[in-house]
Amino acid sequence: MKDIRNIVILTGAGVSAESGIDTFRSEGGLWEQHRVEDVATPEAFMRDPDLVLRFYDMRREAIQTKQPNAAHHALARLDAEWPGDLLIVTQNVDDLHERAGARRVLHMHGEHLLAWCTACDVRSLWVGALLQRPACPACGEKALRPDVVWFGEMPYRMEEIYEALRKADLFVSIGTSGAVYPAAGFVRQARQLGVATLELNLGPSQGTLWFEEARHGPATELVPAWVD
Ligand code: BJW
Repeated sequence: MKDIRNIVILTGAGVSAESGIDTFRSEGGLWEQHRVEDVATPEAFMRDPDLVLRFYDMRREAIQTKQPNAAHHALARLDAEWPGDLLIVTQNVDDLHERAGARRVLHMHGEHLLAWCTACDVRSLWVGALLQRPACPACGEKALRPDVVWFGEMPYRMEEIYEALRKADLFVSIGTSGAVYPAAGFVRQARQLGVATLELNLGPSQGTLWFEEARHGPATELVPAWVD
């Protein structure tokens, strides 16, 4: 990686697929016949909170039994050793990057370990099932929701992400379909800024033509090969 100093890495569900966590849009990616677009919205939560809370309780329980894979570990090694700026912007709500040892991680779609109180706006570690309507540890209201970003909501820390893209020499997208904005637009912004772009994905993503280089195959093979 000659002449590269600052790197932004975007990860999606594909990076955790080989840890046994289902992706959103692959075959069988439906949950009880619901598309993610029908469950991961504030409207769905208003209409049928039990359904949405069950979805997140189940996901959180499943994630806790999974382990980081070779792709997470390779990115953690890169994070530990890379002397320049590096930011892993993940769309994933799992904590597998952190459990592999990565430090410079930004969760733009939130984190499954946190609950957000819609009454007092405080985030807290989420213990037990949200379906049981636990009280917020800060204000006592039973108004907790998963601290994740649903369709129509603003992803987190966008200014930091755009700032990192402006300073980057290389943008790498790993295991994401390119179906969901604003993350799907990062490659275009990178190109406009003259940043080098690389896609590592099982197959061509929706944005594959925007990348200067695309390598296709499983993340557990492609990511260690790229890092090491
Ligand atoms: C492997 C692999 C292996 C498999 N190895 N690879 C029309 C046009 C443009 C935008 C919009 C529009 N209409 C509405 C919008 C906006 C909307 C949007 O994008 N909708 C689309 C459906 C069109 N976006 C929003 O509402 C966002 N907010 C927003 O835009 O705010 C306004 C704003 C304006 C300006 C600036 C900033 C903001 C919010 C989006 C929130 C998304 N939330 C979710 C749920 C999070 C919580 C949870 O986890 O439940 O985020 S939806 C879901 O999709 C989740 C994911 O993070 C996200 C992306 O999915 P991802 O990770 O790409 O997974 P998959 O399954 O799609 O793809 C996996 C890929 O891996 C595939 O390519 C596989 O091939 C590959 N793979 N195995 C390597 N082993």
